Amino acid sequence: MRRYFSPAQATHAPAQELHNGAFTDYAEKPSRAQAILDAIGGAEQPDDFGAAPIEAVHDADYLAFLRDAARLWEEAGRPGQAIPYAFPIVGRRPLALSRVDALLGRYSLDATTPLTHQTWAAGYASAQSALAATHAVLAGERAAFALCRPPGHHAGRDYCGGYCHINVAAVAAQAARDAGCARVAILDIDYHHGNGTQDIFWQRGDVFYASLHADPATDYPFFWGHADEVGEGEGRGATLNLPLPQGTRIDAFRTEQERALAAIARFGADLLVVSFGADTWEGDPISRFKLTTDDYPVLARDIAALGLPTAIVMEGGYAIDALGRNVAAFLSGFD
Ligand code: Q9C
Ligand code: ZN
Repeated sequence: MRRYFSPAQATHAPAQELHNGAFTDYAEKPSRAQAILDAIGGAEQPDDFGAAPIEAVHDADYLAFLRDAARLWEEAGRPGQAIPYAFPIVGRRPLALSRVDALLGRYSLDATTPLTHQTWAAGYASAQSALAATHAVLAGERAAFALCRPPGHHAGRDYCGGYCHINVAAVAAQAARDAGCARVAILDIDYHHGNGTQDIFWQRGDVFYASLHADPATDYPFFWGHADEVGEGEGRGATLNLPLPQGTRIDAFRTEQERALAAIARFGADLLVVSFGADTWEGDPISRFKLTTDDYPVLARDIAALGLPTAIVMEGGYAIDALGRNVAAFLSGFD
């Protein structure tokens, strides 16, 4: 399988995050990527497809913010990485904002996603890996893997969050649409709901979004991912949420994944993007499902049986010692 990763993706390295009331080591570490590379035998550098495919799913003012935030933070005399603390909750009017704290609140979903001088370059490169994998399957590969890090599925059209800045799955899906695929499906099997991906395609009937994830009643991102969220307007019925309880094991996970795959087959997708998170593994430090390494090839074979050209993008997975073997196990199911 073709595999893509750019060294620029490793440069974003916040020191700490706000986790349950304390500052802890940032979980989404650059060493995640190295662990995966070691286990899958390296990766190719992606071509540069430019900024246009990113601008097709994100607002220009938000992308300017990603580029500028760390500099504005530094100019404000602040130490460390840029972290938001005040948020314009629902109902605030559009304002011309200049203070870095105002911008951080406006464009962030949470306070767990610090921005650094390298955030934009790393997110840009992560999106290029997703685009390379998408173009590989458009050119005839059965499946291709983008080692996306930073991940993407919590990032919306105009916000970052959940360690995500550029929504790489959305960039991949939109690129497939723009390359002529009439209908594209995204299957999200990260532990967390992909709120950003859902938001981006919420009113779209041409991109189907199906997600298996921890019930938002108990888990981040809390405000999205309930079973009654099905899309709106043209997109009504093109969003499928399958929340699962903490403690979920392979049998229940596989049954629900079959429901998602059946819905994708009915939708009639020409191409599939898989948002793959290995944070469903039993030993993940921030998640509470109970999948084992041996479960991943089983899930992958079920997905491969759809017979669709499949671009796999990496999302979460924070047990770094096990991450490489879990990703390699998943990819082996597509051979
Ligand atoms: N104490 C991904 O897996 N942190 N993002 C919640 C709660 C946010 C995970 C912290 C988890 C985001 C791509
Ligand atoms: Zn996750």
